Amino acid sequence: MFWKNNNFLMPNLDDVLNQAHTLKLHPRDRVVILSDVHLGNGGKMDDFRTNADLFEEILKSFYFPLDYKLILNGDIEELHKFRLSDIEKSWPQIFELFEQFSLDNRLLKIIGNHDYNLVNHEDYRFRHLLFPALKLRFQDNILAIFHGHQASHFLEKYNGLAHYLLRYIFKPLRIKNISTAYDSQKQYKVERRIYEFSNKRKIVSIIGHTHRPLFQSFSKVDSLKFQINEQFKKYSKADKSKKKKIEKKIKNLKTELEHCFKKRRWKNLRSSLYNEAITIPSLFNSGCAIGKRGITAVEIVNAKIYLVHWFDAKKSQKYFKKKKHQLEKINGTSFYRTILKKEYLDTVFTRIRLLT
Ligand SMILES: [Mn+2]
Repeated sequence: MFWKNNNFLMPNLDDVLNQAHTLKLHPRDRVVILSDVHLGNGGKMDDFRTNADLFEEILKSFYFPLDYKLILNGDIEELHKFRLSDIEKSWPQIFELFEQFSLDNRLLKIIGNHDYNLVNHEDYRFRHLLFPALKLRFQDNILAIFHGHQASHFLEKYNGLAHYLLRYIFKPLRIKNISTAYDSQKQYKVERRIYEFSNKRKIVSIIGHTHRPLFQSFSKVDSLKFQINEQFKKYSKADKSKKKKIEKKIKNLKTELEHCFKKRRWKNLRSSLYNEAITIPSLFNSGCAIGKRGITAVEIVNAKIYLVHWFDAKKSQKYFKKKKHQLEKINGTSFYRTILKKEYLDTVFTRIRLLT
């Protein structure tokens, strides 16, 4: 078993990859990758509560009936703060849904640092579906799916200590969400290490852990900056009326960019992972399921990769204002799905091959 192996505690990223369970990805396959759900005890300290209804609904009414494979990419149960038995008692409907995917051979579960202790629960119901990492083989290419804490040297060494601090110090003091607020420099290092590793191995890595969505190695801030540059390229060739439109677009993008910096300062201090002239599209991050504004996920459908966002229209109206966002509604609810980014896997791997 992988957890009997000492390397699991202090692996390098090659070890993580070598221990991965390999699956073939067929062009027709549908996969959804969700991470950082942080299921708790249903109380005030439970970060999952905010999006509980939304999370349940998207599995029940969207991903399950539409035949998606469900890959849970780590930090699903919040074992640093709560006991597994309390978590299972608090969210039976969620475990029931996981069970349905499992019975249909459509569930895979990857270990994160907050649910690492699952390996010590002999009777855990999804024990046979737990992996340190997965490799999806798409034609001759590899998509590696792992939580990402393996690239954080501190957590690998002191996960036990982090567990202790969270359960016995921070939780009694009612300090919420402490692990996600660890500083942006450390997050940046984790992303940077995995980015460099992926480029060296010419693979795609899909992680979670930092709770910051990434698509083709771009964060939201990177993407906005890129879009502004693209608008300027069009500007000089545009006629008068077109110029007006472009100016308006640039203004809107700039406002959004400023908003990003204001709202989530600590996350964006180091916005760009890369100093290179060209960014290699090798790193993806599904974000998390406990976001204030909703749930982000990575999907793979018909050989295309997507970053999607799920939200409750009762809480956020943001995507209704923008024309470019296609919205899909779950009938009978106020829950919507919007596609933030999409790309052909073939294009992603061609870029990686030619640019690394
Ligand atoms: Mn984590």
